[in-house]
Amino acid sequence: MEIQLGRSVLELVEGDITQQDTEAIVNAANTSLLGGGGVDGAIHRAGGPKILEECRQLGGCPTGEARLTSGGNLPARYVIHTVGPVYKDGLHREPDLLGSCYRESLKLASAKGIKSVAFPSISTGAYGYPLADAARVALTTVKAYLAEHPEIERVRFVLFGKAAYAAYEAALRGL
Ligand code: AR6
Repeated sequence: MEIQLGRSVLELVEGDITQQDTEAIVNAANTSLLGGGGVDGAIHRAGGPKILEECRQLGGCPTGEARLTSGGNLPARYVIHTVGPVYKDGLHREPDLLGSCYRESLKLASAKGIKSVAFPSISTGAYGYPLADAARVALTTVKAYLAEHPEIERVRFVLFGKAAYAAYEAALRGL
């Protein structure tokens, strides 16, 4: 599914983020930036040791912020590492922090002249954020950013599995 928002395109696909040909892909990392499971593990496996080497120089990243490295051996030229919130009950600033991940990642892209970005569904794996709620926050935040930043031409959400895709599709229709 794909929608036009002004000069930008927002699309949803089911797939693996490591295989995307966007200029940047986003990693759902942890505050150490030193790797982990899920999407983080897949990106470091596919991208090779250069990404981890660059991450070591960054000295970590607070929740809700984002940092840039090269893409190593990935098709994407850059990886934007962001740290989503661990979900407790939704009353501990989780929506703010999750929205901040998407916004700060896109700000880095704008500053670097990156025109296409692929996101995974941040925080909805190991960090336990309910998919439907996370999808609404993600899509609302990206849509608002694109309305003010036409320099980003394409944002692709790469959803891992049918359930994640269906949740984002429903959220996008409900916006
Ligand atoms: N491509 C796209 N999405 C994927 C892929 C993939 N290859 N693999 C998993 N997903 P998670 P989090 C989906 O756990 O919740 C790591 O250990 C997955 O199905 O990767 O933000 C970090 O180091 C889910 O929908 O990230 C942190 O410690 C989504 O990606 C912690 O996990 C996010 O799941 C971060 O947890």
